[in-house]
Amino acid sequence: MALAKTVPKVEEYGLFIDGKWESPGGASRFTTRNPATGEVLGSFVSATAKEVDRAVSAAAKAFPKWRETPAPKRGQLLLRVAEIYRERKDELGETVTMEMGKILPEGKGDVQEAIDFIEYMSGEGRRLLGETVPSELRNKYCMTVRQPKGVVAAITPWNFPTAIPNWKIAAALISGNTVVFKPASNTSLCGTKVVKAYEDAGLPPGVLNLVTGAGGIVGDALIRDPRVKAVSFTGGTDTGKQVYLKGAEHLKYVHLELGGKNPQIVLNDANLDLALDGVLFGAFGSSGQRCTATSRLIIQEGVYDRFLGMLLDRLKSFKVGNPVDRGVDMGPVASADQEKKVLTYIDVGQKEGAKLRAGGKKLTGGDYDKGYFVAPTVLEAKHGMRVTKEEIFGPVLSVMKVKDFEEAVRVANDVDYGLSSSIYTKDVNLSFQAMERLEAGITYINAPTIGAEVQLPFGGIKQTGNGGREAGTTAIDEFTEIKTVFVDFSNKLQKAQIEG
Ligand code: UN1
Repeated sequence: MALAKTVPKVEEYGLFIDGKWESPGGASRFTTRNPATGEVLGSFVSATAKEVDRAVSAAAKAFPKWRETPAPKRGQLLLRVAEIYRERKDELGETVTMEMGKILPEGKGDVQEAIDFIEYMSGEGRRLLGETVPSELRNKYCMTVRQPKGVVAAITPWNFPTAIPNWKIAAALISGNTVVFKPASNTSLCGTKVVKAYEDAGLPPGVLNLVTGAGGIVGDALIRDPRVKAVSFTGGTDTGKQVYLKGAEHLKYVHLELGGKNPQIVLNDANLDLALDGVLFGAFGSSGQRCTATSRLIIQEGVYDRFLGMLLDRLKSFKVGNPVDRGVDMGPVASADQEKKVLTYIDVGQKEGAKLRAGGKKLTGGDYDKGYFVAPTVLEAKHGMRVTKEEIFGPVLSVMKVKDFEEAVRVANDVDYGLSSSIYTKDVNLSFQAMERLEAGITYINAPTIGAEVQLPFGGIKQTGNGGREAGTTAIDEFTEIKTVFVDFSNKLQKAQIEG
């Protein structure tokens, strides 16, 4: 008897609107795939403006009650979400790894970052600080309180598919907002699991809604909906500018977290072994697909040859492979588009005269042929080349030689972005000068450009964003309005500026 060829069934996932999972009849669908193996991971609804409209209606309907729920109670609910993520950390971490390709410890780290932030935000439920200040008049109180904005949209990227959604969702919810969440299409399974934990924790219907689909349709409809009062977007600079422009139509609050071109400076007196571990982690962790990734290595001339030699030497034993396998240092890039972009930049760099010192190609043969594997790449470049200025978002490191600290700072700052930065030196004065002068939202001393902790503000200057900061207590600023309150208990008309 001939065996029928069994095609593995692809699990179908729905949208989450008003507390229910649903698949609109006749909706078109898309799938996500493992970038290391090509395996299909799930099928998702390509939502249209109609579903976005319903999700926003559900969030608007749920808002008054959620807003009235005491913030410490909202915090308790968040804590339960964190517990659920903790219970599911291995499974979720594997999903991250399978859906976007970062190695397993980093996949689990992504989930841990979500847990850390939610725990931190649950405590905010007992703070949500305002201020009280003295009045210029007698028998009068002056203070501020925080109020939620209303319905907010969280539009998130694929590179941290559990952490970044939760940076936005948890901060929005603790502040009393309701949320419509649109994850990057190629990490829709992660997005679905992010939301499932909130459902399982008992979040009331409509408080968090999930709409999967294309940015140009779902994202666009969300940004244009006048009932959405704030949009928090993490992604590319070009898309970010579009989001900003569309949001401006309704003067809505738009928070943008965009690209980076982050430098690691290594001075002559640096601990080179430490700097080497730092740059390997910073440049090739998550295959260089972090906004904070080290994409420029600026080395002082006294240690240039030696340090570059150390780096190239170490890369010889750097293992690229299936990110679920132990002992693998780096997985694939996340998609065919990513691969194409990265390979194009490697080409552009060489045409501009950068010298290819390591990698520089797609890895092929055996299991490599199933996925999007690019070798960790080192280009010896001159400041000003496109590869030293534009965000590549992949495992490509441009290395530059500088004469001294002054030139290092000048080169580091001469880009359009300003997210993260790092310097390796033992000189205390120069460390502090770097803190003062590097044009970036984040500066690390003797540590790589990646690995920010959630209890501190995260964000950048210049083309990296529009001034907001995620994480830290500043996360609350993104999602609250400040109400100024004056209480006059003098029982008479008192005139500020005129009497007193
Ligand atoms: C990002 O790449 O957008 O600091 C976020 C880091 C991580 C977050 C990165 N904690 O590298």
